[in-house]
Amino acid sequence: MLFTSVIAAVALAGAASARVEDLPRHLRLAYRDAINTTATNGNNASLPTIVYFGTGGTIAGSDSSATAVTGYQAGALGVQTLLDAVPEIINVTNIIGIQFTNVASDEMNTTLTMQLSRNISEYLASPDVFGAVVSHGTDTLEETAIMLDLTIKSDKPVVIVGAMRPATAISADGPYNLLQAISLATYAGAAGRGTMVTLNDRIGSAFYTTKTNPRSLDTFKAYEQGYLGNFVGATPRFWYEPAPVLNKPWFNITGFTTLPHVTILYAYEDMNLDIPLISAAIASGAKGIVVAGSGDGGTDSTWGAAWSALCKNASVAMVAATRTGDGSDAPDGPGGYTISANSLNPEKAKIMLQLSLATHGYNITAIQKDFDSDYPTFG
Ligand SMILES: *[C@@H]1O[C@H](CO)[C@@H](O)[C@H](O)[C@H]1NC(C)=O
Ligand SMILES: *[C@@H]1O[C@H](CO)[C@@H](O)[C@H](O)[C@H]1NC(C)=O
Ligand SMILES: *[C@@H]1O[C@H](CO)[C@@H](O)[C@H](O)[C@H]1NC(C)=O
Ligand SMILES: *[C@@H]1O[C@H](CO)[C@@H](O)[C@H](O)[C@H]1NC(C)=O
Ligand SMILES: *[C@@H]1O[C@H](CO)[C@@H](O)[C@H](O)[C@H]1NC(C)=O
Ligand SMILES: *[C@@H]1O[C@H](CO)[C@@H](O)[C@H](O)[C@H]1NC(C)=O
Ligand SMILES: *[C@@H]1O[C@H](CO)[C@@H](O)[C@H](O)[C@H]1NC(C)=O
Ligand SMILES: CC(=O)N[C@H]1CO[C@H](CO)[C@@H](O)[C@@H]1O
Repeated sequence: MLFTSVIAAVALAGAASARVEDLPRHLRLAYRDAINTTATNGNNASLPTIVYFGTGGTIAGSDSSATAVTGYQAGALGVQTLLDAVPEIINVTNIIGIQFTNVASDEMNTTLTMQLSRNISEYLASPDVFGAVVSHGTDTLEETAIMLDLTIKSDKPVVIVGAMRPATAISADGPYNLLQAISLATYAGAAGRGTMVTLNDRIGSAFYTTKTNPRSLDTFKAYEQGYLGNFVGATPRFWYEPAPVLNKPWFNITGFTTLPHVTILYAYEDMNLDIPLISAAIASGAKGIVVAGSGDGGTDSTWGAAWSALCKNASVAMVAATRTGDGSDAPDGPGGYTISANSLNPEKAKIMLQLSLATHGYNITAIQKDFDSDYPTFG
């Protein structure tokens, strides 16, 4: 879906800035119930207002040792504490800070991220809200990021941010990352770029950006597609005009509370010994199985034949992704049964498949179309 980004950017730039008091009543009440503080600054009418959802993670992590970067408690500090560490935002924006949840990455799931998406959409629909920021654990940040990217229909900036070092560590990266994320969400030039991921001075697209290293600060990358921009201090700097991912689908999740269960299985030598895992996945209710295939979605031939037979028989969707960490899978070809994940890595492909199954049911053609977003010449 192509949005009219340039027009929206102009419209946003001219939007009246607003104060928390100007929000529709139900959002003001939800805000009060969510955090029970006033905005973190004086509601300066000449600054834009953004909504900030804290979800936990390392950025909100705490440890008694200033050198601990493992084994600390993630999701220990609240939104107010995180914002208090960045007093500079007082000159950037009015913040509606909401403690959505406060957990480590691995406790996030699609029930929560769909709710988060709907909450963000509701705030963005208000002319008084300029953009949205979400802070999140980094381990599954990319999964929440693509959920937001595929389900929020707004040209306003949506930014997801995390940190690699807990707030209590020497050289904690969270406060500066948060300041940059907030600046980005108030920046008119950030409109129409889909959901963005920012850490370590970089701005990436939620669709492609992935975590590449469990510890280093410079971990979020899209090797093939690159970054959208970076920061000079807290000021965003984009390399290109807004360019949405080609034909990126949008899913209307208004009526969904849960999504169809999708399992990811991994390819390796000797996987023929693990054919029972396919049946186990189907028996546990999977409506789709994504394979993190070797190379171009490959599997052992015996395993692959079983995958195909068992899934066809049970009307379970099969998506071939790649375990290589980059590049795109070739499509299976018209009339094929295996759906190609194209450029989505297995965990992102799982979210796409869940949303697609929830929207179209078991319809291979329709599902492949959603995955073909960045492969427009096929099908
Ligand atoms: C998020 O949405 C839920 C369900 O509609 C609602 O109960 C809650 O108040 C919302 N939270 C905020 C902060 O708007
Ligand atoms: C906000 O900006 C003013 C004017 O430039 C400056 O004096 C003040 O220190 C700034 N506040 C913070 C918290 O950075
Ligand atoms: C409001 O923000 C503007 C722009 O940063 C600044 O010039 C002004 O001093 C602020 N007003 C108050 C009351 O802080
Ligand atoms: C996600 O977590 C919430 C809160 O713990 C829980 O209520 C919900 O059932 C979980 N959803 C899934 C799909 O696990
Ligand atoms: C999304 O779906 C709901 C019904 O579930 C419908 O009321 C709404 O109009 C749809 N939104 C858009 C933008 O199509
Ligand atoms: C095929 O599916 C039916 C139910 O639709 C099931 O009873 C049967 O065991 C399945 N066969 C195989 C080989 O999985
Ligand atoms: C499956 O999806 C295709 C493409 O969206 C559509 O043309 C077709 O009618 C759908 N089939 C069924 C049975 O709904
Ligand atoms: C999260 C929280 O503590 N919410 C409370 C905020 O204040 C209102 C009004 O006093 C309460 O109803 C909420 O429970």
